[in-house]
Amino acid sequence: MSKEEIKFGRSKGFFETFERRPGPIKKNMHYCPGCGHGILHKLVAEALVDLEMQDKMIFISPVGCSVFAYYYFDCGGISVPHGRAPAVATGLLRANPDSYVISYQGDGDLGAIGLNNFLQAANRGENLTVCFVNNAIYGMTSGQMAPTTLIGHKTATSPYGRTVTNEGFPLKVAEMVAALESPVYVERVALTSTKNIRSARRALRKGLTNMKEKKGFSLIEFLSGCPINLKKSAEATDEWIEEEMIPYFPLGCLKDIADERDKIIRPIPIFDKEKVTKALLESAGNIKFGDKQTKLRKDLRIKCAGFGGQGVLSLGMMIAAMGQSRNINVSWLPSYGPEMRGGTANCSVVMSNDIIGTPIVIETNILITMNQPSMDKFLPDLATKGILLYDSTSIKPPKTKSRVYAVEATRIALDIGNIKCANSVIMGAFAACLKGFELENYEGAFEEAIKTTFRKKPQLIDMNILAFRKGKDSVKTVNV
Ligand SMILES: Cc1ncc(C[n+]2csc(CCOP(=O)(O)OP(=O)(O)O)c2C)c(N)n1
Ligand code: SF4
Ligand SMILES: [Mg+2]
Repeated sequence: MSKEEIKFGRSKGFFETFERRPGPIKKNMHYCPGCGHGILHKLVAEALVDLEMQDKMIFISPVGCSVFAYYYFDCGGISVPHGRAPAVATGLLRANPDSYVISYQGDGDLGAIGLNNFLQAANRGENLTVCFVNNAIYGMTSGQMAPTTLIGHKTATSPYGRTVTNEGFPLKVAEMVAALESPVYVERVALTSTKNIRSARRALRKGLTNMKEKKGFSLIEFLSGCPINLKKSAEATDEWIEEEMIPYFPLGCLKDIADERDKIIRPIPIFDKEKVTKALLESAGNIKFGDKQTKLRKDLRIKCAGFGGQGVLSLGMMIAAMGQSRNINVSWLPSYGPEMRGGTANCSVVMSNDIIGTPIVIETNILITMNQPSMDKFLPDLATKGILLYDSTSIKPPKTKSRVYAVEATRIALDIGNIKCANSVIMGAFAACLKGFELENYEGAFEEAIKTTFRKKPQLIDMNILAFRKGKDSVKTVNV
């Protein structure tokens, strides 16, 4: 390095003082002495300025010791949940392809909880630079085993040392990404000696330049020290990286094909509100939201349950569509899995005039059951003043203090000629239960919901409307 190149003082890529940092310390970073994050932050800050990328840069830091990186960099900054930086980066880049994004991730974040998000972004070839800080440990949470922890290394969660038989080999992230078609540049460097830090500086700038030239995805893996959790001095940590990590994670460039690639040009995003609304509504079957919101006396927390195949999920969907058509906030949450094959399936529907906090329904105020096991399972969760509606073709009358309605849904559906429309019979009964109780104009709303739900099978609409009307006329109150 010539004398002119030596830089003194704080890079302009950093804030002059770290005002966002809580507490009295506004000049220093929160990293431990000898931590690789501090070294890499300096390289990033300098590169942002030298490559003139600062004004368009968004630095994303997920959970890990570097989650507070936005205290330091004088550019856009977002903290995101664990493992989600590449997904958030994708959103940012698709919304504004001219922005620059650094996804700055630890080995726990990228290699464990966020591995899928990361690999998919790499495979899509997002125009993104990922700085992967591999310190072979979960630093922030005091030293648990990471996917990159070395064999034999004792950590809080591998107290006898990592073994191949128990935890497998340490994950070679750079090699894995280099094997994908899309990424243009993959290099592993180390934040140890001056020579290695200079290579790291060059690699970082290469990755950032690729992004500036819209060449696509670059990954730089930085072998980095966590002296605190290694319980070593900063100097001994560097030696450990050189002697233990580098033999397993060899340094060097694994892929560099940026020069062979054309610029990535992705479609210009649409921001026109009307166009987006129209496209969304068309794909959802042109639901009309209505001008006025129907006022509910209280939130409806509905559980629909039955056998898989009885249409309980679409029943919930029809009820939710009905609420939507009256401009009520709704959520629909299915619960299935192995239950879909002959066991119980259920869904939760919430309808509210306010914002819905959670789509999970625990205490139900309307329970709809289409088989006995669902009745037995969910009746204890029904509010005392709630409503129970059940298919009395096969379910025994329950003992409960709630208001109870029964309809022979399966029998009526068989009479109509298709057992599958039992759920529409139930919906008719449900509409009758609500009459005068919660909703105005409910009949039109329910029939609209049927048309929306069956929009792709129009031949079924008339039969389901017939089933709906029969259900409405046949429902019986049991104990009111
Ligand atoms: C969803 C979620 N799961 C788990 C955690 C706990 N947690 C916080 S940091 C961390 C590991 C971070 O390790 P790494 O990504 O290697 O970053 P480092 O601190 O080593 O730089 C974990 C598991 C969390 N905050 N959020
Ligand atoms: S715990 Fe480790 S990774 Fe976290 S700041 Fe300290 S040295 Fe760095
Ligand atoms: Mg780590």
